[in-house]
Amino acid sequence: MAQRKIDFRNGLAGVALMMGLFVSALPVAAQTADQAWLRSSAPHGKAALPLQVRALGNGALEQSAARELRLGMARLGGAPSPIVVGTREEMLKAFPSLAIPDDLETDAYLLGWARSHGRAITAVVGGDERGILYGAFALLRLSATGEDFTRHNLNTNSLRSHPALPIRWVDEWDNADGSIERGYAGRSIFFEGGKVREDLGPVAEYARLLASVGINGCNVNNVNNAAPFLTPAMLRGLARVASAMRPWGVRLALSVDIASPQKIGGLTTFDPLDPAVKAWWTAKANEIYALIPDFAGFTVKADSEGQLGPASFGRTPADAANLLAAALQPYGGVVLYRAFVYNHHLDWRDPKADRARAAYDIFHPLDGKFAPNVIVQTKEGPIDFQAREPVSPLFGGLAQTGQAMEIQVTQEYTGQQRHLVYLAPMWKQVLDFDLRADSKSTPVKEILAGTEFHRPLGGMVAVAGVGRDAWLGSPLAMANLYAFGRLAWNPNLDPAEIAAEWTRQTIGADPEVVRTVVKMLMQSWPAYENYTGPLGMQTLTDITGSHYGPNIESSENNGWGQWHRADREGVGMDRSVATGTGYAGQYPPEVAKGYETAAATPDELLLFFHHVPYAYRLRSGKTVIQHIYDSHYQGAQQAAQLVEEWASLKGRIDAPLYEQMRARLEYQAGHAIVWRNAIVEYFFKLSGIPDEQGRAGHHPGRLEAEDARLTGYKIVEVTPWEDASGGKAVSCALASESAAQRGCAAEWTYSGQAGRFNIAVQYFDLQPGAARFALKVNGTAAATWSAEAVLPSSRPNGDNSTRHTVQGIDLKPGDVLRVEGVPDQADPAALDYIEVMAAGSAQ
Ligand code: GCV
Repeated sequence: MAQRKIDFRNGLAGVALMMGLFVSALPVAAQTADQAWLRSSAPHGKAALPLQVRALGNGALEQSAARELRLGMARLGGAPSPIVVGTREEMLKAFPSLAIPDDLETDAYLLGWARSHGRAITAVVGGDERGILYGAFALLRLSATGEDFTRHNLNTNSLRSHPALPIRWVDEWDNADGSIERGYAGRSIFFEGGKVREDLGPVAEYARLLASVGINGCNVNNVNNAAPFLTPAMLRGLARVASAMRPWGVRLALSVDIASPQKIGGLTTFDPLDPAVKAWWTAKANEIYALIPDFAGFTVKADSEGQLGPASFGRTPADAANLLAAALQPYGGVVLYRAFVYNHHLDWRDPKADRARAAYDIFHPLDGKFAPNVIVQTKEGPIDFQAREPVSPLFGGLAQTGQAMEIQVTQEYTGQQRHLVYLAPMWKQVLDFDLRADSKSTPVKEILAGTEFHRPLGGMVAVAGVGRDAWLGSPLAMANLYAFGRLAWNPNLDPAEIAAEWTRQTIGADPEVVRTVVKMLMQSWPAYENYTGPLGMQTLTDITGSHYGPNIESSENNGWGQWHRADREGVGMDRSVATGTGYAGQYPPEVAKGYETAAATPDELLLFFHHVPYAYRLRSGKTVIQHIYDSHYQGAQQAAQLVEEWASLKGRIDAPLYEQMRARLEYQAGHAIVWRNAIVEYFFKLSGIPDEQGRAGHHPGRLEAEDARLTGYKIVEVTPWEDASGGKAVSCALASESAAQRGCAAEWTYSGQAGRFNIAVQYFDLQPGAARFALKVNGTAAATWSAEAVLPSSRPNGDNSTRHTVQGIDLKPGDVLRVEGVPDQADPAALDYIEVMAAGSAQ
């Protein structure tokens, strides 16, 4: 049995090194966009064609477009006719006979084949320079995905496109010290040691990647602790960042701390209505624009999670937003004021208290009071990027305000990139959701586009969290960044189509590869929701800590307000108007009606809106408790299927990529079992209601570590109890120093049937250190491995509970099974149980 080791820190390079495999295939080059979807290589086996690319103008973006076409088309095997790129005006000057519409919009492009002076050309026409760049990338995308663009005559306008949303930004929560809040892919590409990094090569490559899917802005710093970013020295560094991104049409934006005038400006106040404060922001905007003339604007988090805000002076978010907007207005800058404003010291004993209400309660009354260059940026749901939430009602409550929707590419609550979770289907559901404002069709995507409510400025913003580890750490997580850009350009695109497009460009055009990867991506979010928090319970993770592993009660009895209110009788939060917090009434009446009663509420959101008994029957006909049991078993099964589906690609795709994802998906399948067991056992114990299928509380083949004959190992309680089988584990940490050096052991005598089995070893992988484990049968090693993964938490719990499965072990009654663990640094080789399963079983 091959060893399986995972290092989530170092992406491809780390895994390959640690597996001792593929070392010669390791990319040693710098971090580039080619490591993502811009690496297309002749997928259609075309013969080499001549390649001529001509830019009609000299602008930086136009030159980027021409360079990109030269590079990309050469990889694709050339182009059937010379490619000419230019703005509409440039194109008409060079080719007066071309029929180019005169209403080509900002950022828009038109592509197609044309004949001029007796020669065929492929024309890439931009409404402006940025449009040329987007057109060039579109041409490459079409070519890489097999589209024969010679079929498209320019005159037919069949390849004309413009972005639906004007604001298409990524937000990075990078800190000046180079760490990244909620980033799971290494350190910042922008900052280190309190300064902008010297090497901004990766920043330019990131901008190139962003431009290829139409993203036009990048906010580079964390919304928390933003004050140091406005110092003169930092602004000079940021001007270099802006220059690195400029050739790709990506404008720099910054998060600002509304308390900056006091924190770094030497004033005694930051009251938004104070004239000195106003003057300070005006001067700061002048300073910024002198350095960065195309600066895009500010993002603000205020009066939220410890960040100071206008409430300190009895002022409103509109007062604060308008203060900043006035400073930016002369330069065309915008303010994205986040609606993520709530009190995290709520009284959990108050049945009327509800964090979900906060954004609407605070911002709806301010509608009409914001300056035209203020956009209210609202998270997709009312809580915080959970596995499922309803759409934020605020989108329907700001008819006179520009609006942007904030989503997360970085998978804070959705598996932190260690789990494959393709989020585009979730985002698409939100975009398509019809809020029925004024009893008319008002899908969120049209509100953001400004076609509803007629607001010219709106958009989508993704918290991206890219780092130096191959951008997002996991190669398949990149599908989320890609899909964000594509949906922000065109919210009508189908997530499965986007997934196929991404797969063809990134992994391969083999139809079987595309079919399999798309299937995996599309089933990943439902699987994750199933094995974490179904029925609208939210993710059920450790909400005061890692946001990663299961920790059901961490949501309760504190002021953070992510409550699910599970008790012995039932579960869910009553948000109805009649008997609950009234949150359901924040939606326009037609939608509110669909959430007001349990009977009307769709199953997937039932527990977000209602507290019901465990025996309550869902629309599906199942009881709530049975659904909780079944969905968790189903989710873990779906995660196991992902492993099998990926295995079917062996030999069909790049080998290092195959190995990296194999290791990740196997880890995910194991962690899905941790999740399943934690949630199922918790609700089984709390409700006392048996599982119709007899799985809850019943684990045939499981041999607990605490029941084993222990050498050196000591029994420890695990917190929360549901994260370990029986609430206990054994740890080598308390062994004497000499025993710890020799290692500890747990031993069982097998008493089951004779046969061939798989044996899963469930252990806790703590940092720092890499404990070593061995599984022995009758004294002979069946497998050895190291606990080298980088996982959250310094205590054994569901964040770091990890499964190592050894396949095909022959056993007979009386055989001695033994796990040996050798601690290393702070990793005490803690062990939960082993499970003897029929060979071939994934569980
Ligand atoms: C930047 C959640 C995250 C925080 C984040 C916050 C926000 O609470 O856990 O890390 O802070 O959202 O969106 O402001």
